[in-house]
Amino acid sequence: MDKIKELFKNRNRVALLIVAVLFFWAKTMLAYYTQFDLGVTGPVQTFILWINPIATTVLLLSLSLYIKDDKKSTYTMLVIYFLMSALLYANVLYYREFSDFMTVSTITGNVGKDVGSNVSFALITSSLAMAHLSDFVYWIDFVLLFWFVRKYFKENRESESVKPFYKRYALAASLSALAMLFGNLMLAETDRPQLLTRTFDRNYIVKYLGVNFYTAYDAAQTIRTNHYRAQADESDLESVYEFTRNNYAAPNEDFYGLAEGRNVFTIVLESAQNFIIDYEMVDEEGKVHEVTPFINSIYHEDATIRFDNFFHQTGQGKTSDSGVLTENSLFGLPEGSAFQQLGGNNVFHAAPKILATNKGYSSAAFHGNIGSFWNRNNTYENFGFDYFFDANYYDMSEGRTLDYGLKDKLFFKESAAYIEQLPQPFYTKFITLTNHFPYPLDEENTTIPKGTSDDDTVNSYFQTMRYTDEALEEFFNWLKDSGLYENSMVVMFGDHYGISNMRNPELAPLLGQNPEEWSSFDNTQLQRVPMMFHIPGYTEGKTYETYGGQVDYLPTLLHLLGVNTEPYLFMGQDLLSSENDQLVPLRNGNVVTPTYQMIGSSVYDTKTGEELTDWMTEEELADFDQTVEHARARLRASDDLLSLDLLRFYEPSVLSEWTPHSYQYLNQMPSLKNHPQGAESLIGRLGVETTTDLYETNAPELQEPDLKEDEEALEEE
Ligand code: GP9
Ligand code: MN
Repeated sequence: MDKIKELFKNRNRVALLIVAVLFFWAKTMLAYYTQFDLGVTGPVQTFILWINPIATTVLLLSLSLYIKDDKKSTYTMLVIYFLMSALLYANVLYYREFSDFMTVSTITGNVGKDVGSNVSFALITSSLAMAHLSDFVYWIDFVLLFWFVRKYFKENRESESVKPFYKRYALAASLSALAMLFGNLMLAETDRPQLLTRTFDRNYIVKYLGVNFYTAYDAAQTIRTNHYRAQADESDLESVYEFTRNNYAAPNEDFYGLAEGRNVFTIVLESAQNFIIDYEMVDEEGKVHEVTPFINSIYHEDATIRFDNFFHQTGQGKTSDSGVLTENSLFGLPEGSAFQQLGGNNVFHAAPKILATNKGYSSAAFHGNIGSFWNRNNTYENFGFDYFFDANYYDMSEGRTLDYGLKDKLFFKESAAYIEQLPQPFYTKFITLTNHFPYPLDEENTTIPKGTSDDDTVNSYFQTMRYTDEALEEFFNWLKDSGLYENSMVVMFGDHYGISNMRNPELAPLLGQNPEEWSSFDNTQLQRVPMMFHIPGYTEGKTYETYGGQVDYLPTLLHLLGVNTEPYLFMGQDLLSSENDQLVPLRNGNVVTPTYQMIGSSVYDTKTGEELTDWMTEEELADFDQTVEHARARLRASDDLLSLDLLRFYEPSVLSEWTPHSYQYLNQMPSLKNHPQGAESLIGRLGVETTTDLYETNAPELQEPDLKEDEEALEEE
């Protein structure tokens, strides 16, 4: 204690550092609580939030202590403090405008879009416009510190007692900062595993590790991707181009243009696995519940073309990987999320762009979570989505959301108000959320009992899956009532597994399988996800056993819409083409075919599940090795194409007509209202104000309070 007192009495640099850290901490907390929307829940996250500015602040300020000269050292500390404050304040301004943190790419104007280098300037001006007078609180501390230093220097000159500083102070400060940082990282990793490898969301990194860390991390990632990209030139395109030429499967005439001119509703079924189709769950009392009666009914209609050997091909990027796969017919990256790492910079030939230039489609994505999650806001612009309705466009107030965002019934209901304004034909994408791990659901919304396995996650999965099923039924009813249905195609598919391999043995008995005999082969079979194209009015739909995966979705969709896919560098093949070779590489390198499956280093018989390696002749094995090699070559070609950003060297002529929109997703209603094709919207055609009054939902959150009370009273009786 005495020592500390002495430090302050001598007004030395350690004292200055301590005061500076306290100031900066307080200022950061102010920004965390009043400016940023970090979604902090529970005491652990709050604790992490409170400590996360300390380590990097001490570390950065400690650098100044290495300078021997007292005056120089002190002023260096002030400069570092000023820079940290500027970074924090810039993020405060940026967040007000964009509800997001700045990325290094946005600061440097390296955003890959045709808008070019004016971006940085526009960014600065629009952010500065967000400054408030009360923002002086973000600078008052700096003024105080400056004053402190001036005073210190004055008195210092007269004082004999100030000793020169030694490296050990500096080292002690830096090392303890590093130790704190390590502790912070460990805590963050426990609360949110794989935070840094998968980079879910910029908000997450700030919430767990602070603004300084986030910026350094983002800079390191940007340098790495830019370095990789800079090495590439047109010649790298050649082998990938050749590969896609050989990979091309010509469309089947029976299906080409079958859904031409229709609106497209792509519905991503969060965590839906194929076993859920027609699945009947037996509850504790022995009662049977069909889990997804509505999805099943659509699946079996004659208007539906469905696939029962369709696999997800996602990796660490989960839902975002399913986006890369289905919008681009490319794979996600072997590690992390391509949306995060490349989404803001790369050139993409994605579905919205292709449909806009070939067939005049408008496009919109809908998702009841913040737009920066998986870097969707930046990635969707590069995919060419005209509109993106994220959390900003929905009522996200308490009780309406679960862990990851808006409940599906509310999500679809509120989406109707935007859908009815979209110029037709439109290509839309809806990403559902309620059926997301760990499958929490409030009592009011629960309509079937839990499953009976020994794992609560598995048991809850059925309840949230059912909720999504009910939400879809309500949405389809509105589609029918509003008149959109007849002229549309609704596509539904699962984005990735919902029950992880670790939990599969618990699921096994519910699927009539023995957990004792559960194998890697069984795990792989569960990577099947639902896939269906529902085309109202079509009558020859059936179940196709063709083996395929999410990468094959886009060529299939485009052929159904009558778009020639030959000019594009796709890694997948039309599932309805007779030339389809039914090779399914999974992102982990396993390969599935209708006859054999390569799982790890073992080969299995697809039909019987028997492990085969010893049973195959040398010839068979060599033959299969070649197949596996070919399947994996798809992954490699895709990885090259993405990480070297090769599409910037290749432009099919039809895409040269693409003009990127200059409007921001944050303020898109004026553009939607004034869209040049606006009269083609549903309400424009019908000549009505809105069709949302036709939307019927039993969502308890939307019931009149007195009605709810009546019901509760009835229940009590
Ligand atoms: C988040 C949602 C879930 O917005 O898409 O992502 P996931 O964890 O499934 O990848
Ligand atoms: Mn998902």
